[in-house]
Amino acid sequence: MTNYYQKEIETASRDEILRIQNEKIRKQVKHVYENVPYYRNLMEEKGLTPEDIQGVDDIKKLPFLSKADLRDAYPYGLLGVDLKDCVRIQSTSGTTGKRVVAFYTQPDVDLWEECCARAIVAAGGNEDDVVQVAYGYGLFTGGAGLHGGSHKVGCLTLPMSSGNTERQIQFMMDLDATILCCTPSYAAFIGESLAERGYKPEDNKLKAGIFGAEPWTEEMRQSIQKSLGIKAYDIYGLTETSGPGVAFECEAQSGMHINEDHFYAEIIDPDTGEVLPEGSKGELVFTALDKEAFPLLRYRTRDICVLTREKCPCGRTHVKMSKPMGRSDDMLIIRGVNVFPSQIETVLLNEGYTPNYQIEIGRKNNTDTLDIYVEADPTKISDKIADIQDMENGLASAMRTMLGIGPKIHLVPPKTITRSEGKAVRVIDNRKLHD
Ligand code: DLL
Repeated sequence: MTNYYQKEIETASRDEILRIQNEKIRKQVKHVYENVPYYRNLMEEKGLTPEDIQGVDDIKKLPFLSKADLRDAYPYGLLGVDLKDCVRIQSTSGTTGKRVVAFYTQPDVDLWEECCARAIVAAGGNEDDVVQVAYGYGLFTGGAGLHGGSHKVGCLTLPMSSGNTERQIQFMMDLDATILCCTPSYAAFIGESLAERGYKPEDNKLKAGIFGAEPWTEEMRQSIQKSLGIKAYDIYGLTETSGPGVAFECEAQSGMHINEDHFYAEIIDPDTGEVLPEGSKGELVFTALDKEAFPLLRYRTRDICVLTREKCPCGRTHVKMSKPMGRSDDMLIIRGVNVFPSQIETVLLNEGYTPNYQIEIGRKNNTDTLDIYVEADPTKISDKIADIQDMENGLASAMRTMLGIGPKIHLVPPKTITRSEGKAVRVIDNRKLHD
């Protein structure tokens, strides 16, 4: 039987969801127009007043916001309430440029934690569960979001934060953790570390994992499910829209339900900004319908995905987003060909390699170079140079079929690629410096 955290809204009819969205957007546009001069100016440039937005169908008239606006307005320029009414600040985990800082009132925190609670219940969580939160705590939203959600569901919460894998494993085993929350790359590392210590997947009490914050493939899901003996669920979100829980996977494990009572989603053509029809692949844009402190309208996420309204067996009616297939700003263009790191991961796992890899792009004689460092499987490793070359050539040819360009593969000894405890850094692009 399917359980829900907030059944009525999670399974509401399409008409009911639209009614709620229409009501909220009118209020929200008024709130932003009156309290966020930065956005009011953008509306005025387009000759818009709040009266022009009568419902969600009118959202397409509104101007977009992008990361560049957030940088311009840093830190307080998009604040929708007095600072004294805010109770929390969180920030992106980005390592370059100015970080995004997001503000929350108490109702904003409650709303966010409710979204995470929905995700935990959708993954099979209830008050009998022990939730090990191994996302980073601190400015990053992963730890705080799932922690708050776990409390709301009434689970026993283990606030581990990321890192210190030895201690993660000890607590997981001693305290019988049943749900693990962390990035998929860290989950893979924990699985690998358990095996190294002689644990079999059935030795732990975990039943589910809630993994997100970075792209991961279906193949990676299978590999984590096997190594930990669990069901692995995806969760999506970004600091700008509050954090994890904007969308989450249910038992169907086929895309993430967007919490449509709080976030209105659109798919646009990233080049023209045109709204695309349902089922098209494009850039995801969110309008927060009821956030008070950081009420972003039409925020361009840069994440590329597809939305679908196909009936879901779990009974939830909210629209589903596919796994992000990459970002419009981190899609690699190598020798003129579009390459997403996820395609490389798919090939590696299909060919029986581990998800430990690094992609290095450079430029030699005015031509792009693509080098992929892959850890050899310790059970298949050979000390004969010819064997290693055969394996490298085999992998390079599988990559060429998938990507349309041939990389140079470097098999490196097991355990030589740095493991990630948070978001994995997969790509090193030496051609240009990112901002
Ligand atoms: O990563 C929030 C989060 C924490 C989500 C924990 C899920 C779990 P930021 O650091 O602001 O926030 O990064 C947001 O991460 O625009 C996506 O590009 C990427 N991302 C987040 N979740 C997923 C996912 C958090 N499930 C950026 N699959 C987003 C792929 C994801 N990419």
